[in-house]
Amino acid sequence: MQIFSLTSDSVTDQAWRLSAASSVPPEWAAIGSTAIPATVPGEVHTDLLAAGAIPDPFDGDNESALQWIGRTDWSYTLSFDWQPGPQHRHDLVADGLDTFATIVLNGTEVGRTANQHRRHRFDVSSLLQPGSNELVITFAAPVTAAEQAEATLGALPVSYEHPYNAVRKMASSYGWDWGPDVAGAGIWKPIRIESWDTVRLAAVRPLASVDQVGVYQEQAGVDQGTPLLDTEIELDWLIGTGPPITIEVEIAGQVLTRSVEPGTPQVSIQAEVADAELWWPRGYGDQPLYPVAVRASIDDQELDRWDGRVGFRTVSLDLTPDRDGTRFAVLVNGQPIYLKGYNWIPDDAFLTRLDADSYRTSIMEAYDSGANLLRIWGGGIYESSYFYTVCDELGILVWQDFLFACAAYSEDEPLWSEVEEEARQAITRLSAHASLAVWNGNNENIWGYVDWGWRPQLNGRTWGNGYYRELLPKLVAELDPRTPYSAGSPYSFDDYIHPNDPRHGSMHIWDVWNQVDYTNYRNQRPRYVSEFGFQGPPAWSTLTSVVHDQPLDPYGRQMLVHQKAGDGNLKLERGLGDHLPTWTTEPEIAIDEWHWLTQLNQARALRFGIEYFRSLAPVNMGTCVWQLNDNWPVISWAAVDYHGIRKPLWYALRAVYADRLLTMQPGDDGSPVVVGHNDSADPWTGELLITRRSTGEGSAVLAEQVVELMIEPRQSLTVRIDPAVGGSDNPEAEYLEARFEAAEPVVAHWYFVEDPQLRLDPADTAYRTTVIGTDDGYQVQVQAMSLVKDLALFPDRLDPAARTDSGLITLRAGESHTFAVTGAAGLDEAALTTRPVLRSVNDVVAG
Ligand code: BMA
Repeated sequence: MQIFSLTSDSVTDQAWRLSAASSVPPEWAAIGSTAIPATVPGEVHTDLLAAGAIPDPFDGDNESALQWIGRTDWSYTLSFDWQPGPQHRHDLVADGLDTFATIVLNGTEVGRTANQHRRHRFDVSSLLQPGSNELVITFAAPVTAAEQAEATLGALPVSYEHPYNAVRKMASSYGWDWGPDVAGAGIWKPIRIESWDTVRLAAVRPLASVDQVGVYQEQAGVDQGTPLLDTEIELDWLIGTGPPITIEVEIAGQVLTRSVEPGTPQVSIQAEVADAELWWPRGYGDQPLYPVAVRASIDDQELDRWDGRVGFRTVSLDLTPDRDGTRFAVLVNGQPIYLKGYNWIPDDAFLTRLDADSYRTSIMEAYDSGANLLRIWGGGIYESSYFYTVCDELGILVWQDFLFACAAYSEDEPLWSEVEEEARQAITRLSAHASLAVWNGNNENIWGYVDWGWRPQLNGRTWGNGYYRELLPKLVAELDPRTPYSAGSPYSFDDYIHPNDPRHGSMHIWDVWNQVDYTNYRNQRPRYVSEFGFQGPPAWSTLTSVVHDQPLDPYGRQMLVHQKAGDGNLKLERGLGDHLPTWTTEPEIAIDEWHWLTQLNQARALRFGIEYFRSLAPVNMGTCVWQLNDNWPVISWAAVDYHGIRKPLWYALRAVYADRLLTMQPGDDGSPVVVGHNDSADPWTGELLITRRSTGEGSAVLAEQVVELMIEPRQSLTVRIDPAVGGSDNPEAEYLEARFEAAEPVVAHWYFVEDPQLRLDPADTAYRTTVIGTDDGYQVQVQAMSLVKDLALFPDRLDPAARTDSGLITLRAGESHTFAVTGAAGLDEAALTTRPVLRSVNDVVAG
């Protein structure tokens, strides 16, 4: 196989050009008449931006000014010199075309495409010519194309403005309740000419597993089973007769060889890899990965090869009916894993800006907060291979949705065949990854069918059930039988139970945020929460980099461009409930107070939910927060904003996703109990000190209780609190602290009243600060003299590059905390220790 790459970095002397291929609005006429340099892989918006032809689509309200881009056809043109080698067959291979492309080589149409989510291959042997060639790929306007597809198929229920459900293009590119409407076009993945003879490896699936489920008893000295590699190889032949070729699979020093007759469509080669160590999710063991090479050759001449890495593990779902409903647990190597997850959305609205480093950085945000699962949500993409590679290495399980979200999808042609082909390709590409734990049919579509009033509009037409219940499970069973399948998220794994019933399978909780207060998380006992979330604004510097309303206002014009959720900023305000005061109307500080209070409330809501869900373990087997990341600067449910700045939520999640969690929850009679959840492999032993304290100066101990404690690995334990300690006659001025003095102390708090009633000293008497310059920034030390609640530092207010290492710290008198500030020099040290940079609850409720 010989590869002739057509990407921009390979064809440097003969560059790609981009031009409009249909009329553009008069004010953009300059773009209509000229070709600009294009980048491949790349996309129209980023090319136009690089050429200075359009302003930043994320800034202000440029999003609406640039809507015409999605209603314009675009052409990519490349002239290139090519010389034939010895091979006879030449394929034009595009790993990703977004989306409605017509491909013309040297004046002849090669083919048309209509699916962003798959690879396309065209035999161009008779069209390529030695010397100069011209390739033109013209993309039909994506918004118009979706409308035309909908007109042909008939309109079906869909969640947002454009009919993304009529086409196979990333749904969220048409806008979402956190994402801009920037549907574009482009050659978004590598493109090349593959020249070959005899045979090529059309698909390689090295399925690494273990021959016996339940192997985790290995830790108790039981045989762990034999690691197996079952490599499935599909072959594409140019010849039907002739001498056999050789297929080899190499793994861990073994080479397995098969002699294969021409025309054989498929070969499977099994290897026992007896010495291989098992792959585990982080926190449960190591992540050993083994290189695999597959080669096709004839007379020692290599015709084609495939390289990858595998990890040996089993994954299964425990869906056993029990007295609480239907369990939902992911078992790896037979061991139940308590899932601490995040939902992942495409990490940039312009996908081609992402690279190996950006993937690693964003996934590390999940990892560093303690997560062991990422769910790739169905309105996005089958992710870049970088994504799964990083997850393999870190021990982060991947839950992969098939690409259907929040809509009814027709099962008519051409969609059915496109879905089948895209799924075959995605399953094949991802099947090698040790981290791949769940294939999931769709996001919320079964729920939608049952509950969202779709049926009258469907009027008997198909809505996607055939994909979720027939096609996709059949393909997973055929191509990746070692990975379990769930028909949807949420799903109860029973046709006659509501798909979002908390007692069965997975559930999404969205009444909290949309309708009700976050304390309602406690109204159910979910088995696994695969989506729940609460919004908050991005970091101040991120927000103000794109929102320029004067003065800044939560309901300002540009502010609301950067808030996509229905009534989002009203819900932020309502969501404060009784928990925090509403922000002041003093014009100078109103927006600062809004920003701090809504960010804090977001963090509180999720902390509240996760502490409760974990206290239910093992009835509850995990949570998956909506959402880790953003695809532009926006007010959203994300924990980390588009500029990579951690919101207060991220720090709250790091605390509640710790392996060892201590929480106080209402017991049966409403008075607090202490619950410890030890999600680690070692017993958690030490002294639990429960104190009732004054919120005032000195944090005086009013009552205390000491308990010697041992919590077994992967278990939780509830400790009753002595009524003399756990009750208060002076609830506004007292609170409870539970402190588990083990190797690393873990602390939990309980308040008898909400913050507006809590008596806290104001910042200037509650704590003292010291700033020390360091080699790479500052140390900001805060020393408490009375209770300081939810202390947080926002150095990006002074310099957008400045970062801190911690947030949402609660201190009692005598305790101190040091924030490490990095990434900036020359900061105003006085500003570093006052509001709006250093914040706490004390400065919004005291007085
Ligand atoms: C769920 C998700 C997303 C959405 C989120 C917040 O429906 O699946 O579609 O962004 O809620 O509304």
